[in-house]
Amino acid sequence: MQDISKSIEACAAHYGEQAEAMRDYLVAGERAALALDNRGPIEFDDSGRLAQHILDAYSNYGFYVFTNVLSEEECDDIEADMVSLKASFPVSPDSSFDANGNPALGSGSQTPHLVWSKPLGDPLGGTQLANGRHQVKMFEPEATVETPAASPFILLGSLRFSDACLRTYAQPELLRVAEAINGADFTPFNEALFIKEPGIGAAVSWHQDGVTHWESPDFDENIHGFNFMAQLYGSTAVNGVWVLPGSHKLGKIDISELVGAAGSERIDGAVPLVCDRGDVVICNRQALHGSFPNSGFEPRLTVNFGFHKRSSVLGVKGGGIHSDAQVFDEATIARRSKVLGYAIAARKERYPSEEPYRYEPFEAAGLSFDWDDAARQDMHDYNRDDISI
Ligand SMILES: O=C(O)CCC(=O)C(=O)O
Repeated sequence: MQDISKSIEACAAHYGEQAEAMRDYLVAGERAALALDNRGPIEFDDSGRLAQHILDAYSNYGFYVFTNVLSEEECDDIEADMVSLKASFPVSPDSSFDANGNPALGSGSQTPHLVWSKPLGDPLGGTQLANGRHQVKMFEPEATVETPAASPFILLGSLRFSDACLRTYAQPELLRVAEAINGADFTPFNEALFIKEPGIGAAVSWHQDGVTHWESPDFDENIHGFNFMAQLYGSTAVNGVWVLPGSHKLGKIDISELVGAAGSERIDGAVPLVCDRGDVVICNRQALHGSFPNSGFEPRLTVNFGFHKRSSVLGVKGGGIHSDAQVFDEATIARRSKVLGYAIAARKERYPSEEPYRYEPFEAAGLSFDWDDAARQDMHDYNRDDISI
């Protein structure tokens, strides 16, 4: 585990007369997170089922930290892709060129790709963006003068920009976890990178994801799916996502009321996702979660990808957040699922001795995929079909 004592001090120092309260919150949150029985390697029982203690802990808390999932080699690949991705980011939010004057990443896209923020800002909190789900504005610490006026902190449709992220999308043990939670006919949701550079990375204010099924007679704890959050540099109390354990079962939460009760954005009982490099969290989208601006010294890069139960999305009108509002029919789901086929094929090339994941809907339809130029072409703007509920 990373020693973040210097970051805790640096972060707290931004909070003025609340500095001591912030320090105590970070320290107590980290301790409480590590005391929960929801971390360890991915384990399956003798019949190949995800271990019952993992299923129980995930159901109890709404998240589980899988340790040591990505190998060092896999992390290195993602890191190398990040270097070239960053070099191709536009120089500013309204530019189409990178720092070398070349067309920037995503030029010619129909779909949104980069979300920008001022350094240490909270661009979503207290706004109507994303259906107003980020009800409160987080405190925005003062950044140093050397930081750029704005930086990207989310990259959407990330699988078309990074082969390494595409391969991680097909990590077979993670897909077996997806199957255990959402059934063998699980479907994609969306994919993104969350980029939290030290001294720059923006907050993602407290929220619960999902806009479709809160009032459904079939509402249950898994109806809005989950995200995997793979950590390239680890994740800490200062730079990581915080979760209110068990909140995925509570229905829609009045976040403003919770913040009012706490007297600050330091919501009582929440804990940070404490991870090392290569760990992957499964986090229920209904759990109340959010992250503070990264005013510490450690970077965070989260490779985020989610999955749904087919029954949650088939014939359902989407929320219009990650893609246009539309009814998701068999054809849309099949089109969006092709990315999983390409990912499995791409992973097979990179890790030929690994047993690839067998996705039941492909087996049933007799489908097989290659990772080649035609596949790359097919993935252009693939996220216009994000299955956003
Ligand atoms: O990584 C973060 O800071 C926020 C992630 C998040 O809100 C999500 O995955 O829904």
